[in-house]
Amino acid sequence: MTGPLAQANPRAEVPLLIDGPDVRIFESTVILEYIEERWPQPPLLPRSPAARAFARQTEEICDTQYEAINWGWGEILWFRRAEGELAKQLGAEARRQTRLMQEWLADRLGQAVRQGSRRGGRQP
Ligand SMILES: N[C@@H](CCC(=O)N[C@@H](CS)C(=O)NCC(=O)O)C(=O)O
Repeated sequence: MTGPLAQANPRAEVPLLIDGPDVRIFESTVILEYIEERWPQPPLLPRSPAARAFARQTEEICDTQYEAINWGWGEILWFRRAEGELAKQLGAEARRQTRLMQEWLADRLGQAVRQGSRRGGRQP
């Protein structure tokens, strides 16, 4: 594979962060870590180690479990890996799993906000 994206990222995937002439960062988690270190104010992560771990766990679940659900559905939607009744069943399952993930995320993000407000600010 050739082209500017493939030169910057051997996987030729987005997201890709370009920072000046020499820095090319791929992988969303690594990009977030780079942003946090390169531009520390305002911080992306909360202050306490426990709250930071909570935020990182949330991101990890999105990167792995949630992405797998999205990707699986994308294989059917974009690449037509299944058709007919099987595609319908897999679509229904993807919707069910997406709903569970959304509920889990809403609850988890609510917990993070509540933890922050108990400590008198948005950042726990
Ligand atoms: N683990 C990577 C996943 C990146 C990824 O899956 N990118 C997709 C779009 S969301 C992509 O660029 N796929 C190549 C393509 O669509 O041709 C990350 O977190 O950055």
